[in-house]
Amino acid sequence: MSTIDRRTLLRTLGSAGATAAFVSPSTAQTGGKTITLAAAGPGANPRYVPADDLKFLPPQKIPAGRAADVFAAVPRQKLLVTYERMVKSRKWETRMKDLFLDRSQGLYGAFHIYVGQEAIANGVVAALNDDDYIVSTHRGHGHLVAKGGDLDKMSAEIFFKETGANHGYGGSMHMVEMDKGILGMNGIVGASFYIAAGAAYSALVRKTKQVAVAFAGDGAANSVYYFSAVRNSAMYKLPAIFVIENNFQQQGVPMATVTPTRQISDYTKGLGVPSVTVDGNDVASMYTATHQAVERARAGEGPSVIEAITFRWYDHAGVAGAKAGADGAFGLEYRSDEAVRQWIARDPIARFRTFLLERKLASDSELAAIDAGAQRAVDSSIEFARRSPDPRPEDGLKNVYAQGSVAPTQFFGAMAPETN
Ligand SMILES: Cc1ncc(C[n+]2csc(CCOP(=O)(O)OP(=O)(O)O)c2C)c(N)n1
Repeated sequence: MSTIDRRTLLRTLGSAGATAAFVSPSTAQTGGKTITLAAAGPGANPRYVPADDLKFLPPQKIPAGRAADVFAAVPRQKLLVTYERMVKSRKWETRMKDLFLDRSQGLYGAFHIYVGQEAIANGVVAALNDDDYIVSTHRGHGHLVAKGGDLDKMSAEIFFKETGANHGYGGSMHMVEMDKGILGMNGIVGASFYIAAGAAYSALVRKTKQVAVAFAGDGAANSVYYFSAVRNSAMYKLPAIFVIENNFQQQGVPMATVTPTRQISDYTKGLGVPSVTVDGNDVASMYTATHQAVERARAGEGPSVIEAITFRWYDHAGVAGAKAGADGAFGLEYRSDEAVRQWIARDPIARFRTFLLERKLASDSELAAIDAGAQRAVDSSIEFARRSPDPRPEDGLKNVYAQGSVAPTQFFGAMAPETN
């Protein structure tokens, strides 16, 4: 008897399908946008396949349609703040990338660059209130800046200085700003799902109408945490929004080789959770999809999933394949240089800029002034970091254990065994 491996079986089954174009469930909310799946073989594409990163390229301009109209109706000031934060995020990471490349600067530690994905963080945050929560990932600088994170504290943390977001003890991956609803970056892939579900549960119990957003990558969506967090959020109708940033790359693994369904947004449909796939390089689509999810969450209808299609311009972590003064990392074995070039040509910031200009929501000189201001803020944050003191060795054990007058048994009083 001959045997057939699972992949061949899937391919064979898939080729029995008929259509190569898949109208995304986001069609209704993003103005009729169609996301085309690659045709793998004679029939339909049963699922993502390698090189989809090229086949999913969005158009060069933000497409006209409902999402664009909804976003254009957002107060102009908010649009400009959103643009400014995207530019700040881009310029800050790009400057840091150049500093990491310059060995004389002595920067070290993991540094996961978010460049290319800024429309996701910023489109999402534009649809939130200031007191809503976000939970970030290892690739989270852009999430922080989108939520109003402080560039001085971020730069000082990268330089491991006392004035940093974590007083110089955390580095790139652990920055937190609780007072801005930024519940932190963290290095545990998939942890954002549970942290956001917990924050959403807290908001539900306190009846505050706040929502909590978990940002996560396509790799994190393959973790066991994902299904259980979404399942439980659906169960308790938590005001949570799960944003999967599908950049086609999981460290050095092409996303398509480990994704069994047609789209990642398919994973959660069986739970009755609205799960859409949108163009993650289109800030208008991100805003509109999030706005809808926020309304649902605040109305007590439970969680939503947004899969955002995008691409990261740099390597998984660090600056391999990158050059000072130039965009993108090239020559990496797990992706094609052509894909990098094509995605850079769909720069989410350039698309947003064109959108603002064409809709006459901002003038060229206004945007140039914002760009220059963002550059000044980045430069001054780096000067601030350089001037700042190092943490003192004698403070090394600070914040390791809870401090204060509350004895541990008071936290666990109900559970503490009798000790007489
Ligand atoms: C629980 C856990 N497993 C594995 C890792 C190692 N790791 C770090 S990043 C990464 C890939 C993450 O891919 P994705 O979620 O798609 O995010 P991206 O890096 O593309 O933004 C892995 C496996 C980790 N940090 N935590």
